[in-house]
Amino acid sequence: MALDRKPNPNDLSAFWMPFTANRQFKKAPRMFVAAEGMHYTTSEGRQVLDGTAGLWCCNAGHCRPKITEAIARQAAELDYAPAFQMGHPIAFELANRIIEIAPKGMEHVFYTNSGSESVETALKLAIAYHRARGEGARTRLIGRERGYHGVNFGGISVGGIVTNRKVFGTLLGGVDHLPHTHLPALNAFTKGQPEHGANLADELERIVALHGAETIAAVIVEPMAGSTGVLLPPKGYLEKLRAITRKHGILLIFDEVITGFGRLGSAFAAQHFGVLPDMMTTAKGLTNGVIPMGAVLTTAEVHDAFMQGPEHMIELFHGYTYSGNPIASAAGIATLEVYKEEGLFERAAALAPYWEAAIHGLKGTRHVIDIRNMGLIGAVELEPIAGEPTKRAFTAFLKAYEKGILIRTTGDIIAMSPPLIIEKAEIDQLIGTLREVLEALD
Ligand code: PXG
Repeated sequence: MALDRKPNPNDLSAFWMPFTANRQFKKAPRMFVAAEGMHYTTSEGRQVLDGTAGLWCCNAGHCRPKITEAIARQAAELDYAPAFQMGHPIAFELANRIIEIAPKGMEHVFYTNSGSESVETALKLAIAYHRARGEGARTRLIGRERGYHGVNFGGISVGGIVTNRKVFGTLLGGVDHLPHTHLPALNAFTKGQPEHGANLADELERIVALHGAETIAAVIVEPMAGSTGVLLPPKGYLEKLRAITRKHGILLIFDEVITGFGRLGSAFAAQHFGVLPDMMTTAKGLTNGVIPMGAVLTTAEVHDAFMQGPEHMIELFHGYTYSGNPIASAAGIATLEVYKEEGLFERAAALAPYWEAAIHGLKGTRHVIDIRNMGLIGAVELEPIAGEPTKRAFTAFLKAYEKGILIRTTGDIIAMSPPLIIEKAEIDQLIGTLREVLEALD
């Protein structure tokens, strides 16, 4: 009888894996059993160079003693404290440390457990902020085509990845989208920010004219779109978005889940591009990916709008059991210390020209139709196999893994975002192996 079923602990069937071809994977599993610094160890005992910082999150590399020790210490000292109507000191300390490295103007931190939850939190804050100020009609949310804002209903609604949306029903109402900024015909093989496409931000004026500014709460964009293949903002684009949102009283949210914590060579993309949003969503690198944690950063203006009414009243009916969890907070503090002590954001900036030259050295390699880069992030776009989209890049991923490097693919785009501790010789290995893989591909 089903109720008596006792699975073998090594059976792979019970775990329904996320964003994975489950049936294919379980026939030929790829398992990591250990990690250190720049490398994973596979279950067969092979070393694999981490070209993606896990899933864009282990910015300080793996199993860093300072972080693992902080977690162990905290787990033994204060494992959990209620997140509502009670506090514990290190959640406050971490918030202060985040604000210390955040763009000037960001003053408050709301904790979540993931990027998806940060996005939901920011979208809810945007709507509630306007309501608190007497503009309750501002409920519309504007995202962008090819945007990725996690997998919850708000995030997939403002997001622009068709496969993540189409089987999940009607999603949130009152959402519109800006056009994406991927213009390969004009910008292919650009190093850093592309020249063409700033005018696409003007589409926001068209959306405002269509709906009325007084109905729009916020615009959310990734300052650099990671998941759909490292799409950099055209020069002047983010500045225009900022000017138009400000002109119409619309909040601007930067989703910095990937770009936060050093990926572009600054703590946050907002600093890198010199554009200050009203809120920023973060996760991933906040704890080096080691413990789930996210955070929404807001300006004083957003926060202060809620701080009214009787003081015994809860100002915002939102939060999670694990908001500011003590062990996650300890991991966050230790992570920020490692970034600072080792100057990892500056290191990323210093390595960026080497990275750029290496990755653009793949121009002319078989199947390559575009290359994009910034900081320590890069993408190599492949010509899809006719009638079989995604197959060529996924085959490259499997071959690369066999040859000892971990890359990511999205569609027919290969994305790389190594830990910020990568050495030049490892960049050479990563790009050199990828070249061999691509040259050998059908
Ligand atoms: N916003 C952005 C910009 C992201 O990149 C999320 C939100 C959601 O975060 P959580 O923690 O809920 O997964 C993300 C996550 C990939 C890849 O390889 C990207 C993400 C996650 C996993 C894989 O493209 N981004």
